[in-house]
Amino acid sequence: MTSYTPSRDDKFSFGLWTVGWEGVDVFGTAVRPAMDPVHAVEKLAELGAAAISFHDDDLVPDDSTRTQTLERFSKALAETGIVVEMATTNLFSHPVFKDGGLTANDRQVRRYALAKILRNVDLAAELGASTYVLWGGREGAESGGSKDVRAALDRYKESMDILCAYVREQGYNIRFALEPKPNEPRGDILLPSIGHAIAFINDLADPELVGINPEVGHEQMAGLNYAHGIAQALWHGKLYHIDLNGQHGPRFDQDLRFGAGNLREAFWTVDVLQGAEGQPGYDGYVHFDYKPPRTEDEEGVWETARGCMRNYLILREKVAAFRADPEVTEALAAARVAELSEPTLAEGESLADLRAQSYDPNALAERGLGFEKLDQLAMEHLLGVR
Ligand SMILES: [Mn+2]
Repeated sequence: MTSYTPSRDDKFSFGLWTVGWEGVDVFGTAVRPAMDPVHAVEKLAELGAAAISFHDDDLVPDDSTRTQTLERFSKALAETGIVVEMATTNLFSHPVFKDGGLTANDRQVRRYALAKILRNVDLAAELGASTYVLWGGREGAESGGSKDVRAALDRYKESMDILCAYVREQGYNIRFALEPKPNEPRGDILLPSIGHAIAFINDLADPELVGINPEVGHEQMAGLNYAHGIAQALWHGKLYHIDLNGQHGPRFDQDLRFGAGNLREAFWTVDVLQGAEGQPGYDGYVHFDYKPPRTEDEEGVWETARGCMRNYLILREKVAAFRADPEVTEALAAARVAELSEPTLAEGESLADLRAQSYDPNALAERGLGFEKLDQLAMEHLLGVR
């Protein structure tokens, strides 16, 4: 029996703000005390995580003790072997960002936001992070007339172009990853889905340096299929980072631990990440961005962290067993899944050849595809009866 104990090779990573979440929500105050980042590092190391990520304000909430804080943090990293793989900027908590950071109508706010990012990009580079995430939770609007969306996208692009040029200039080994979300906290957020973000990136000055960081719950809040979304991101070469968590369909952002919520989609998500159908998978850090529910004390928090990693390892094993199952191989062949990799037009074939062939649409229509049998096999692997 596998123990599902994580190791550093599994590359699990957690945001400081996840296990450190005090439980402040729209309707209630904190239920847990603030967590010392050094304690978070030590505890995550003990549980088998490999890396950590942070917002500028999680790590350094008080500028007057910045040097001491960073010294203690670096010492904890060195002692535990935990690495910083990603960093990001908080452009949402302070009231100054009530209309966004990089796309705020107020130009002075935009300038402050950019300066705040640049400062933390320097720290990210110093601590060895290779990914810098931008989640624009406040970049958006509640009403139509208040935001010129095209001007906002111009400003978003301006900032991304500046940030990319800065990273090149400094010689930092950092790539940016935009994190889409449809709504919450803003009524409507700019770059609301994986597709919107990828289209935006294609219009940047240095698109190589910018990819995406899709979060399970964010896509599912929009009723979208996360596994399909990350497969498309991989197809574009844009899956620079991932945020795994759990969500029950379109409703408020639940931020459950990975595996909770839509378990079937979690199965297919791990399948894509592991490289389904012989396609290249994802080899970056497996980053969890969730919130331990307010019902939990600190022991409960660590239970959720353990649960995220354990669920990933269990699903990874289930996915591997599904892919190795001879009956699945048969069902995949019956479903003509591999045939989709064959170009529609054969090499050297002309459109005239294609048009000259005689087709019997009625006979083609009669062929069943057996997708249900294939899906039932997946379901049975997931349910643990195969
Ligand atoms: Mn996230």
